Amino acid sequence: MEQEMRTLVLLKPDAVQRGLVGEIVYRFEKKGMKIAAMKMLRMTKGSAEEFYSVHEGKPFYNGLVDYITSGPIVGLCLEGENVISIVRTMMGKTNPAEAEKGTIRADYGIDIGKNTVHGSDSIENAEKELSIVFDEADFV
Ligand code: DAT
Ligand code: MG
Repeated sequence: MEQEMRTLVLLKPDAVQRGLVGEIVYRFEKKGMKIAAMKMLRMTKGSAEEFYSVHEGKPFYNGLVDYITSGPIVGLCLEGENVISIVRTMMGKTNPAEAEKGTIRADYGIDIGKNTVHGSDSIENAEKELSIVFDEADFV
């Protein structure tokens, strides 16, 4: 039996700025995932550096931190069977130009940086990322 799990999704600044929040949340809801927590926030530089610490030292790291802190984002904690891999499939490849047709990044992504959504890639990273974005009180 598949285990019920949770993941963190971020609707990045380009999604919020272009008014795509409803459309993207709708896709996850329609897929049957449960929203366990959801909020709009603006990441601090410190949180962003911790959030993206696995990418520290890579050439795009500074731009990544600058981008995710550049405007409001929406964080979602989604729950469901196999939710981590299903969300990753729904997002598509990192580079929207290479993302499979019908994926969120293919449909809305602007470029490899402004690629509209983040989704955790493992149980371990999901727990780490959820703790950066959400407090206990955010789970209603
Ligand atoms: P993903 O978001 O698909 O998990 P990742 O973890 O490899 O991709 O990278 C995190 C983010 O960093 C990604 O969403 C966008 C940015 N990024 C990755 N590779 C990049 C590159 N070559 N140039 C610019 N930004 C990049
Ligand atoms: Mg990643």
